[in-house]
Amino acid sequence: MKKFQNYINGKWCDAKSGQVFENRNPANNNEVLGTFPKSSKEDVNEAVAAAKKAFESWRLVPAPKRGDIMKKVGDIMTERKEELASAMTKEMGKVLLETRGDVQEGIDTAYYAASEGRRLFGHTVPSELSNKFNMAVRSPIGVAGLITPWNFPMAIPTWKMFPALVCGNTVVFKPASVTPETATHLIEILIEAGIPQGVVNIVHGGGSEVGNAIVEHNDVDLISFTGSTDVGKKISKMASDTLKRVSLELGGKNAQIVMDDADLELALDAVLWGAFGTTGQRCTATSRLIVHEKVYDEFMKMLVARTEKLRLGDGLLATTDVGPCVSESQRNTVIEYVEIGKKEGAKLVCGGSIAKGNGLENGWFHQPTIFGHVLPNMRIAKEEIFGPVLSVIKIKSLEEAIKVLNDTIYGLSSSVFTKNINDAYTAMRDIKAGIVYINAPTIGAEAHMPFGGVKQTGNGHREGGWTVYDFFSEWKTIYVDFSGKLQRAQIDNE
Ligand code: UN1
Repeated sequence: MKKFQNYINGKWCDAKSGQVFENRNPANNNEVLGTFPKSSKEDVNEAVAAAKKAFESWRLVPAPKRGDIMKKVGDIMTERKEELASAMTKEMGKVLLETRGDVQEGIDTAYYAASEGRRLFGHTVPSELSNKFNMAVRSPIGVAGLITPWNFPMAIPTWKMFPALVCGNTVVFKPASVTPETATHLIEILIEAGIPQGVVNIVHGGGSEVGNAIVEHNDVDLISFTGSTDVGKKISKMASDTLKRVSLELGGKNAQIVMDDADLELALDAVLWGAFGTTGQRCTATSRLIVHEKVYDEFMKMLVARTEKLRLGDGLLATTDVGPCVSESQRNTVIEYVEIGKKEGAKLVCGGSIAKGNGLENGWFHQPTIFGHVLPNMRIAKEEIFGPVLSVIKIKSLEEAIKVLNDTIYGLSSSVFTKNINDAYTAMRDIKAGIVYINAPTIGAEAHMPFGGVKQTGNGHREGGWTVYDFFSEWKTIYVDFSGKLQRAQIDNE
């Protein structure tokens, strides 16, 4: 069996405790893919010390040179795309088509970061005084603690790590403990691309041991976390003791609206992809479908017919449309919410059970599930499930649709299907979400655009594109007075 290690201060090493945990295939839970170090605070301390030391030289490496390493990382990821995708499918379960996309998102992020090394624009601004020069430049912050989820085992770590590095920060990285292998391959690639000793460190293990130790550490200057809203709130509280900068990318209860004038075939393809792609385990997954009453019955018929044809199975097989849930506990959450939906009086129109037969009983499979006649105040319409469960709500107007869509504590992604340009623009203006799609599903964010949400989906930061560079750098305002005399701002400028 493969034994994987932490990477601290330029060396592969075991956890100080010597303990390990197993990584298993969610499509076949009997298959152990490898063991990983079960780390604790001592391991984190060592990684943070290494990152702190490396920061002193890394911050002085010219940003275009830091970007050159990202370019190499992108090239290596491109060469190994297939190999990385299949390792990811084995540990996470989603189908190969999607894991290839996940790796591609990492490649896109690498090339964007490489080019940003030659920008990292600051500002020059005229001074109010003569013979004085004003500028604001971006400076690195220090040690970045990155805590990432299992649903995008490559893309999300790269969203955080590459901008952090290009900005001149060093990294202590804790990947989700159910997808540690993809994260380890990412580190191997960084090493091959020439990342200097101590600049990137990976510490495997659980959230309460490794994650908390990173968040609480005095020498960790910023935290970037993607995961549940509950954990995000805890991190926010924990980090407040040291007032470190925190970026949180949390839950969603994303909805797709289908108006009566929509192209129903297109809306159908979109909702199937949005709700059951990644087995519904995306922050951006379509978890509510809001349908105009005039097309409700027709659309439901089309939806159920297509959903029943989706093929569950091992994500490595070309015949599979939908893979397993990532773990037993994730599937238990799905089972629980199906019971909640039934008790609340929603109408189960499709799926609703765990999947068995053809070896599916060895994995954490659950049937794609649809509830019809869901009311906006039901728990299945309000709470994030993170599984293959879709709640369908009937509405009478665009105004009502937007009101229902906004009636949630979250605000990540949203989508509207209509041919009416006035309705589309009204929706773009009035929907409370970080991302709005018109005539496209709620999933499919591109790496060079801002990514994030409003309300309890986050704390106001954005990943992706140019915006993430604001999080990973600090503005330094510089005044250069070349007048040779004391000039007092606000006083000597009359
Ligand atoms: C997530 O679900 O956490 O837009 C990220 C999408 C992907 C990223 C999802 N590109 O669905």
